[in-house]
Amino acid sequence: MGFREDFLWGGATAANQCEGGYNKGGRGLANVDLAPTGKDRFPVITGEMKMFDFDDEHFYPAKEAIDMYTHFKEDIALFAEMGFKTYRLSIAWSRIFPKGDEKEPNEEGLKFYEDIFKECQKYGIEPLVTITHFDCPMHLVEKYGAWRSREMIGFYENLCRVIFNRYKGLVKYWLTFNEINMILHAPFMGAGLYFEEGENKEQVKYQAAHHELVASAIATKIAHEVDPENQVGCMLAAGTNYPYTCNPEDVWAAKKSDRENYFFIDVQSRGEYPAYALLKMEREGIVIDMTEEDLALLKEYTVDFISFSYYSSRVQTTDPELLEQTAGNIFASVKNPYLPASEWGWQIDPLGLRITMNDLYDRYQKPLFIVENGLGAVDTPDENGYVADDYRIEYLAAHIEAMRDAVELDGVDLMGYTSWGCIDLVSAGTGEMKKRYGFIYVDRDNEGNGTLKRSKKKSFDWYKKVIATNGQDLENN
Ligand code: P53
Repeated sequence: MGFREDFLWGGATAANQCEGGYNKGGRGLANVDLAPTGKDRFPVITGEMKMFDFDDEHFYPAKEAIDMYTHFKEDIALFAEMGFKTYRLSIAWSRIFPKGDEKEPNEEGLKFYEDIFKECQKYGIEPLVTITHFDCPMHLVEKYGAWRSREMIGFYENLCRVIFNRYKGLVKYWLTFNEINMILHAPFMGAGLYFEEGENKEQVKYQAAHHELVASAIATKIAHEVDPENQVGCMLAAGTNYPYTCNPEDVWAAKKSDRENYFFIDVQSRGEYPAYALLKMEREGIVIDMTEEDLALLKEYTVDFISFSYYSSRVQTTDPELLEQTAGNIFASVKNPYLPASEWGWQIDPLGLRITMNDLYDRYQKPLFIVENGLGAVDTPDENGYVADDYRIEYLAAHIEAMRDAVELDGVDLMGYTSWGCIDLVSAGTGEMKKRYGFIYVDRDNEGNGTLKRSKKKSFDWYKKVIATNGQDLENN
């Protein structure tokens, strides 16, 4: 037993967090470029503070990021050295369609990703492509209000047609929307949604989510038509909710919170809106514009596999005092007294990964793919750029062991594992460089200083061994 023979080991990145080159190759401006560092990041990514262009008061880390735009060959060679079977990356929509609503794509953008995929092919690395990892061309935000508009479905469909045809034979694993449930928690970063005063935010978010869900179904349809080899997955920011106590009220709060997230995957995997969601919307006065054709698409074109990110479990409570402490986080959760936490307060729970995998597999009975997991930590390199990141090895080993238990002891069908930020990159939540996840260190700081030089951390050789033994040897030596 153990992991599948063809288990897809690798690492994951997102265009806006690593590429940089925000105005190179004809690329258009995107929502994700406009998330600054500092205290205004949270109001911007949640759609409360308007940031539709750069200003002089803020630093925008995505503009240059780690400049993978020019370093990709060097970076992919390092991934290959670790033995990656797969590399998860995302396509920047505004490289392919700079404004988003053009008829014809931008050849330079298409060529850029073709070069990346060919580089992967050279090493036998299977690309796993996120079609949209939080990004939306700013022109679509300004002209149509991004995903609140039904027209977005057509623009997204064009993007999909173009990339599926162009990369046929080079790419066969696709994810439609990164962390689709993020639209509820960080709506500007997640879906380009900015709110006007007095607007019913829940109404806007669920209507936008509906458009994304239909667009995702259409993408699945086209992917299969263009190449029957294509496999399409949904992508959830996962992490099971625990009740804080065995008070049934707490258990119910945890279940409600899980359903808020599962809602998306219920639609993408089972093909219809679950009754609990329809009734909740009805009670809250949320009315979704939904056509018969939409419903038919959702029903027919469900996903092939379920992918998700997992960093931590979550805890729900009904205790008013505890509830107060949870406001202002991207994912509201009470502190779990049984778990240690990272330097950023993310609680570390490897068994929670096994629990989450079992929950998802019980619910959907489709192959799972862990496409993000890892530890964001401060690294201190020596003069050669080497980091002895035993804390990261420890985190990853514990999680890989838990996922092995889910496979070997519980029978969960798992396709692969791509750890987040296999090379250091910009944090989505905070915009920092200091919050590092990589096996590869990048010399760049929070203010954008540094040589961008890449160097291997201790975890580099460790992960190489993990892959070589198909996850059997997790020792840190
Ligand atoms: P960072 C929380 C907040 C923001 C994005 O997060 C998140 C999450 C956790 O679910 O989602 C993913 O960089 C996301 C990545 C992101 C990663 O978590 O704040 O898909 O883009 O970088 C880690 O430490």
